[in-house]
Amino acid sequence: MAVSTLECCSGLSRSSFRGLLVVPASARFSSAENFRLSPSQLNKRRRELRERLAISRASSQQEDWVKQVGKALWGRGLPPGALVDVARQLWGTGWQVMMGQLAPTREKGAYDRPNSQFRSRPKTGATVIPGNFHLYVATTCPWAHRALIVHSLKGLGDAVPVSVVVPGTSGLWEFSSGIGNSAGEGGQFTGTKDRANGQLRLLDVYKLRKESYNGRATVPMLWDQGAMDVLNNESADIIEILNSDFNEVAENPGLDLAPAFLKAEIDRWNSVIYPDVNNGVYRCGFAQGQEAYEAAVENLFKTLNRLEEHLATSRYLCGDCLTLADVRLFTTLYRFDAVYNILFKCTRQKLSELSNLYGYLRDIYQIPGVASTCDMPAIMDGYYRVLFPLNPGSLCPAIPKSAEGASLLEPHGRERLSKVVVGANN
Ligand SMILES: N[C@@H](CCC(=O)N[C@@H](CS)C(=O)NCC(=O)O)C(=O)O
Repeated sequence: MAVSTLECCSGLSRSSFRGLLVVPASARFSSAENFRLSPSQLNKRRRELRERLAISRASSQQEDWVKQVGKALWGRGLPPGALVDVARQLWGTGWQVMMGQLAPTREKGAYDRPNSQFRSRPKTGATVIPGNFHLYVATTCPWAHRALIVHSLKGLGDAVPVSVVVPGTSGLWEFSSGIGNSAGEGGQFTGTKDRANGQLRLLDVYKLRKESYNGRATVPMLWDQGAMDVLNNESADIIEILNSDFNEVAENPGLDLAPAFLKAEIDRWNSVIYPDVNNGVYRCGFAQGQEAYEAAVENLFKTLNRLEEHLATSRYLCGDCLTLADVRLFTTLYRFDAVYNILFKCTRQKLSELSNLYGYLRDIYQIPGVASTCDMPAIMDGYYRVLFPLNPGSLCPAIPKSAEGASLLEPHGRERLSKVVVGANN
């Protein structure tokens, strides 16, 4: 059977799920792309496609085999109760084992996200040389998406180049052998080559450090090319660094998404949003006990409704200025109706039923430079096909209308709440 990464967006270890999964996002080649390829690149792509087709053929043969066993055992009738019982027991135990790996828990099955290991900042006062820092991201991942948004709004372009990983057949984040640009038409991202170090897997980049590395290879990751080391792999830090430490090379150095006068308020919102919303949706989806799940859902929706009330009179979280707190909230809201509401059982309400929050989502989506960082097809692929224990059949649901780009471009009417136009802090 085909294989893919499992760790995506989980904050977790992945190795134990090899052999379980499906064709990765990188398998999708558009014919428009093929026109731009040289004959040797085209041949390489054909070879890759053939390999992937062989994998999917093998899995459909396996499906036929499973059907035949079923028929031989109980003809066209339903499986006997005892068998259902055994299957339930087996699946339940397998699920617990897999979830134990996917999502480490504290007491009563509550998800406990591991801490990021690299938390350095660029040296203060040092001249920033374009290309000296490199940003590694995956477009599926909400944490990496934060970094992409700030990178885009600050206009860091190739001053801080970006490489994009996709879930790979080896069970790890991999670079694509395809074209080396980070964003395609209409904001659709595919994986890119490793534009800084020419590696095939993200883990290999982590391992280039002098002191080597044995931990998780997560995105986002900010790489220091001069020191050949991981500078930081915590999105909360990386967005602060992109906002304030690279102004010398930024196209929009005047845009400050964390102005000093709002610092305390930004911190206050972050401390609410991170546990209950950003990580809160994961605490719903990765809960391994009913009580832990119910507590997570309760906190999530209590906080979403508090935000709904706040945003009735405030254009952004901290008033008229878009801040890093909004960027952090946005990437979770963007995935809410399409993924968390369905796959993570965040079911009390859809985001589109909370009119202020949904308007706020559209407002931020429509800020120039944001929509081009959003890649719903990769997100759907990443979550539904990669998080195997949550979706064993790997079926990918239709994208709800409320999460489609066209709906997010509908007027939001939130200008009325703001005396200052967006970008006025620019
Ligand atoms: N706290 C980290 C979390 C990053 C994270 O968990 N990233 C996931 C993708 S969404 C990842 O790379 N997982 C790979 C793994 O756990 O091995 C941050 O905010 O940067």
